[in-house]
Amino acid sequence: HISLPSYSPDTDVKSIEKFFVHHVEYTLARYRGNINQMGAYRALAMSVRDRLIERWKDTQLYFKKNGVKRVAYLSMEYLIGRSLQNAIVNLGLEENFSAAMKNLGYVLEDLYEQEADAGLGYSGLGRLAACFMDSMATMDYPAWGYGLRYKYGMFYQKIKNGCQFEYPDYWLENGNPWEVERLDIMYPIHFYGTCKMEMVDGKPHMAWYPQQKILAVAYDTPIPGYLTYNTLNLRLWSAQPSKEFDLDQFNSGDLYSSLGDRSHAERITAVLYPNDSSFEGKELRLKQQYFMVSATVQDLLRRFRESKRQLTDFPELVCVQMNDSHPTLAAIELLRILIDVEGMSYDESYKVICKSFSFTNHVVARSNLEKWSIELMEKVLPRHMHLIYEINHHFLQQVEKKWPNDQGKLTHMSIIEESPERYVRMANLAIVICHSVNGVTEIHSEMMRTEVFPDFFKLWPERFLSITNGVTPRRWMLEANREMSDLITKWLRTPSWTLNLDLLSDLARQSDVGSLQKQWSLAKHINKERLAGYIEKTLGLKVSPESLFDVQIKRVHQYKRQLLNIIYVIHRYTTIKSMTIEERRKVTPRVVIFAGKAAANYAIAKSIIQLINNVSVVINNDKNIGDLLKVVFLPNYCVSLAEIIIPAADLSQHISTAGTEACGTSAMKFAMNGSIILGTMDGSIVELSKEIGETNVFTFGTRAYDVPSRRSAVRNGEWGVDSRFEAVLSVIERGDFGSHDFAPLLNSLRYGNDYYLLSVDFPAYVEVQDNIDAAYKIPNLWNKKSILSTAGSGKFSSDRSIKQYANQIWKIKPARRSGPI
Ligand code: 26Y
Repeated sequence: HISLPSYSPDTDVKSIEKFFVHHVEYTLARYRGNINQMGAYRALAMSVRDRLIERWKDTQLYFKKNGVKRVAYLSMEYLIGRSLQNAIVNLGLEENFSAAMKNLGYVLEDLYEQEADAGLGYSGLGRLAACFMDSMATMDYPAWGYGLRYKYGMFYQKIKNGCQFEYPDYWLENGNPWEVERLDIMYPIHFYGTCKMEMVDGKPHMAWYPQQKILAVAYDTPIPGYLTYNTLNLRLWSAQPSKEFDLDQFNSGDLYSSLGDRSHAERITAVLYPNDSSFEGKELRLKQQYFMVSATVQDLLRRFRESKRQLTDFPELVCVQMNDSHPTLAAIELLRILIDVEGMSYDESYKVICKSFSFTNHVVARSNLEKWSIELMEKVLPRHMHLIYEINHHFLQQVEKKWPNDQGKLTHMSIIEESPERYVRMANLAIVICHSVNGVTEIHSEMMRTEVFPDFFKLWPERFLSITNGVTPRRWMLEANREMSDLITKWLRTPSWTLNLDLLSDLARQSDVGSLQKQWSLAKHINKERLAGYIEKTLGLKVSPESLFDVQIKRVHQYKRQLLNIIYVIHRYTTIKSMTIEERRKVTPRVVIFAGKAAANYAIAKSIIQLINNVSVVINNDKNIGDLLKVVFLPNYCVSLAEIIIPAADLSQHISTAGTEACGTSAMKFAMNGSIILGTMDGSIVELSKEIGETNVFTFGTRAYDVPSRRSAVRNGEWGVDSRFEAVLSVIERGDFGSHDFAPLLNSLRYGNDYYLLSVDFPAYVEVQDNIDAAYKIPNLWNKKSILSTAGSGKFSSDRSIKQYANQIWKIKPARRSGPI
């Protein structure tokens, strides 16, 4: 193990015990012999937090003293999961903590299990933000994360009779030991009202008279870097009513309606907006976005002012990275403050925002781009709407200069969509005001340049970058897969791969070594047993760890094609059933594992979940099939569940229709954990297969460039449908998998409706599944592929992504504290 030299004195076993007991007695006010597991978890977490706070304060002081340039990472989502193990591992102190807890009669791993996931995000984009925080802290970059402290995170999913039900996820139920409430850091946020042109010092000046004022209170969560004295801060804003607002009402004698307004204000950060991908222009969401960015910009300005430098120097000390277009109003808010409050000119202010801001796009389909109705914007943020018009005016002049008399270009590129209704196109706005725009994989960035924003690319080619996403190997390997991590350290003869993931490539050289292969598959087996135990505990279903564990876990979406997977499972089931006993001996036993949530209002996705569950009931209860095939749907997919499933996968599926998944970060986590990839040439799979080697991943299906022509063939009924595919649809239709009405689901695949090309890719999918069965039968071959998957995943560390952001976009350098003081 690696650890930091001369670690601060408070982290030896005796001190850990002392601080733990202190929190039991004083924070929880309990006797030390009288606490349950939850109490012990809380006391432990708070004593870990104390260590982090010391480091965080000193890190901030260090950044300040050195006058370093910082990055502010703005995201509406942070899908963090649990923090206790992450903190202890990053401090390099798991052994000490384990020993201390043992001395006091606790098992550290059991206490980890007490923690609720912080699910302040839906999926990829939110999890990416969390991985990026870990990497920025680990690599000592001067960074701050900003977001919202939702009281209710991503909903809790229950499955009843095969159907998804959503329950509120009150993750704060047992308190949140990781956060520090900062009542000293509070900003007013304004909404609504009117704008008036006024004369100030003989010059016309636009003044905003807002109607509502709500306070943003900071909650700080320390983010420890791995084996560094640096600790960063994630600042999440929470809404609180302002006093003046209350007092007016109170004085008028109407106490109850004043309390009503209180809860109205608090509603802004009550719940994570319950929708991904399909955009819905709800007023509360717009208010959430503005609330987050306004508080953040005020905070950035306050800290910048401490430097005593002129505001025109702002970009030299601060840069802002926006996680998708959701925080774009941050730039408009800064522009407004510079012009209206600081009295700077438009041109000067505009230069400041352009130099500071950059934007990451996560969207592929144009129809999913964020846009806000102008009517709503004018009502909620009238002054910002003025500024957007002004920006657009200047921008369209540039377009006109480049392409004179080209009405088409003006219409396409305008920040304002005119018909059929009027909208602000947030991605267009973001591209215009940022100095850099990036996609999240090579194929996605290329699609941005050629299909999503081709005109912007022609106007500003230098603005478009590609930075492939990554994931943190600390959480996804070191913490989630201790067995394999220890093996890797042993075979690479160094633990430092956790900080330099490229070192994994050295495993390739050894991938044929018999003893490595043996230990490798044993580690996988142990992880499979753990997952089998979890499946039995949650579903009462026994599965054999000897079977091939075949996993697809992600949000349930038509484009991700869980439906293709379950249709194949049905095909496999009917095929096995028609086999003789002799033939069945040759079948590779499989456990097909699904997990994922569907948006609450996404009916088709919900009926895919229903189908998977119904199929699992039929197959798992078929005595005739036994262990040859099992189907598992694990409810409530979340970060902590992924940490159990991913290390146990033999095979993982990433089978979106080519050209629909911007990246897909879970494939990176699977590959790192030695899972073999089954995927389409989409998003991250293109680059993974390049790194791991085409012969070691299983890819199939229509390539992105062929998708449009095949779609039109399907639409026009010119595509001959595979009879095996049709046969599966018929048995579903016949009711073999329950009486639920699957007609809408089946219709989405028939009559030229098969937009995601399931019927087109099905034959190739069956073929590649056969190849997988054959490969699994040859352990040497399979283990080698598994080792090579890990060996080829070095590129996909989020450390590499963050280095690229820092060098290419932010132009910031690490600032590493050299010691504990
Ligand atoms: C505004 C609202 C409706 C909305 C909310 C959340 C729109 C989109 C989202 C989330 C999108 C998301 O998670 N995108 C995923 O980002 C990952 C990280 O880059 C990618 O790996 C993945 O392909 C992409 O779908």
